[in-house]
Amino acid sequence: DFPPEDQGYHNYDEMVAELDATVADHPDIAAKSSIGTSFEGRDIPVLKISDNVGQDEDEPEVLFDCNQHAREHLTTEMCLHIAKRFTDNYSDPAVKDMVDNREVWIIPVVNPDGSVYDVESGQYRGWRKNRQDSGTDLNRNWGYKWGCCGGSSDDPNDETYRGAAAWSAPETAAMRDFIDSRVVGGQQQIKAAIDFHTYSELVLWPFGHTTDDVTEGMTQEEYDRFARVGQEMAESNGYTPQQSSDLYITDGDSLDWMWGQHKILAYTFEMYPANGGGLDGFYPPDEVIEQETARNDGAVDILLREAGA
Ligand code: 0X9
Ligand code: CA
Ligand code: CA
Ligand code: CA
Ligand code: ZN
Repeated sequence: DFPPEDQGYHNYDEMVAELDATVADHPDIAAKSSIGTSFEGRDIPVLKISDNVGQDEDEPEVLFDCNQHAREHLTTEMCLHIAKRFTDNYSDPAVKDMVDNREVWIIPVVNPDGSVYDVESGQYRGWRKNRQDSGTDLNRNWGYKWGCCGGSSDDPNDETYRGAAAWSAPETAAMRDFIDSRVVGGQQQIKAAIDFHTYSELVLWPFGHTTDDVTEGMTQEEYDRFARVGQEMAESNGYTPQQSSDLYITDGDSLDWMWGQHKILAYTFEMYPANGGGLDGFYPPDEVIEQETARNDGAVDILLREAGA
């Protein structure tokens, strides 16, 4: 489990309990289901938040997913914070307006096995990948131009191992099936998304596989919208905005597939800290959770607004 001084973090079981408590407290606006199971058979829960939550209404849908990378535990807290804010603060008219006019999907732990493995000994392992064989980097296993461009590794021992094939990891396959399932009447219902990571305090947009702004699957107008909304979100949280490939090239990451396949306005946020000194940056003390998750409230609201644009 998390060490005693970091008990403010939710482990996998506590995350599930927190989602169950949210649903129990707010059954009219919150519902839990599962997108599938991990390699070791753990459930990957998803929370839906909206008015008339049991119905699939014609409202723009927004996706927040967290903890693709095992050691990035602050992101799980980010997803739980979003869930709590949109439910506990439902009496706030501004929150009610967002909840009533959107369908918000929250997946706090995309990589349950890796997340559990990282903390189970009581000492942080610095683990990144899933737990399939020697581990696949889930954020190199998505199927848009998988392995195309030198932005991932074919060596199973590397930290950015892309897997034997696109979607070879059950966790990414579950994400794909869930997002594909939101195509209703030929239209992708999810209009915008944030995939939360740590760390470096960045707002990133596609593509990751090429440094070109305009390329197959991205017009100048589309790129400009990514940059405009990305910059606006970055102004709200003090992060640095940039195209993801300007950081480094990746292929098979979630962002490229969400946009390339489904035209979802998809961002990657790299959360606190800005500079972490290697592995330490993945393990900020639990005392920062509240500040560093609330820090993104404005950006989350901007994304919800933009999902309706
Ligand atoms: O490398 C990743 O998967 C992400 N960074 S992390 O330190 N959390 O592992 C960044 C993915 C964003 N895409 C690109 N930078 N191209
Ligand atoms: Ca502490
Ligand atoms: Ca609704
Ligand atoms: Ca809907
Ligand atoms: Zn990451």
